[in-house]
Amino acid sequence: MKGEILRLLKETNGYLSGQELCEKFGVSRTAVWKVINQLKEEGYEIEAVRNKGYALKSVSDVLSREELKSSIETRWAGANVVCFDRTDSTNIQARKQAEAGAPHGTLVVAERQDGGKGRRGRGWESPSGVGIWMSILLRPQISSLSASMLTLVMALAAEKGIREAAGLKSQIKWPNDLVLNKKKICGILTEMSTELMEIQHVVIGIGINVNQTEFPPEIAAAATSLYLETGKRFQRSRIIAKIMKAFEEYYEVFVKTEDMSGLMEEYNKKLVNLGNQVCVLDPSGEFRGISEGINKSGGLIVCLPDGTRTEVISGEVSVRGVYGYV
Ligand code: BTX
Repeated sequence: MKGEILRLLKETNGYLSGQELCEKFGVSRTAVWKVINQLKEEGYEIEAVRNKGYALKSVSDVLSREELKSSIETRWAGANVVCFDRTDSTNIQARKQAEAGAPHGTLVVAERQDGGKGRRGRGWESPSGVGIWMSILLRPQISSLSASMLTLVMALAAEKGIREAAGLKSQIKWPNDLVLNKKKICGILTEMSTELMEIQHVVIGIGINVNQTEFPPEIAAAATSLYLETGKRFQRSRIIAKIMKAFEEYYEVFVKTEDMSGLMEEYNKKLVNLGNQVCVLDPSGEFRGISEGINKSGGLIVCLPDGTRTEVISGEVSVRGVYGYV
């Protein structure tokens, strides 16, 4: 009932009648009053006016299940939400949800991660209450060879979600980061579980720096938050809701062909360094070339100084700008 009352408060322009709420949910006035008080304790500013009802004056930046359920408007992406105040890693928790039978689209969100994971054993700083640390569980019926492209699909969705909720245009740094003013605001980590080459499930983890005011010195030069770039604080649930909506749409385009053919044009428009020199850090040697964007299998095409083209496959390589991270 709390989630539904919250949704109604958000949707109502003006006052929501207490009497109507009692009738709708078949409960007493006291029961409604208790729910309103719980919401106030969670940080929502709710005005109560005699004979008029309740009006939501400001929304709290909590990431509770009710808040997310009342914000997310999708058919399956984020339709089932699991929230933690504190956990090791939402990717680990999403895998546990998968093993326990949770449905496709289940979203796991944490206020804080103690063991946030980056790629190849690296860590991800996930302090409390200021970022979006979440993972979506998917059960795609696609070839396991196509699964790594889901990182690119999520990058598109995260860019769109941030643009729609915060009005900020970030760029994609192939394959799995979003950057704003050449600094990292978002990282994506896709992990897959297979059996006999068949996908059991895929977990896509997304970390977005939203309201941080500072970063640890080791990452401060290359990391930023939406707050640091704009001086404004953003409501995280709104960003999450927009990303889920965008992801559901892009995912459905992706699964039709199991490749990026329907999305690559849009992806390349958002690609940082398109047409610029990049440095490819390949374990077998470093090389430079001009980035020409992704192809339909999600590889990055780089034109080498001798005019030949090579496809860089994500996984072991990193791509940097010639002068630093971007
Ligand atoms: P990555 O390996 O590309 O980036 C990790 C690197 O980024 C670190 O080694 C560090 O230099 C830098 N870094 C660490 N924390 C931050 C931060 N908050 N902002 C900017 N730079 C940082 C990218 O891996 C994939 C990250 C996915 C994180 C999400 S959070 C929810 C989900 N759960 C989980 O454990 N991981 C994912």
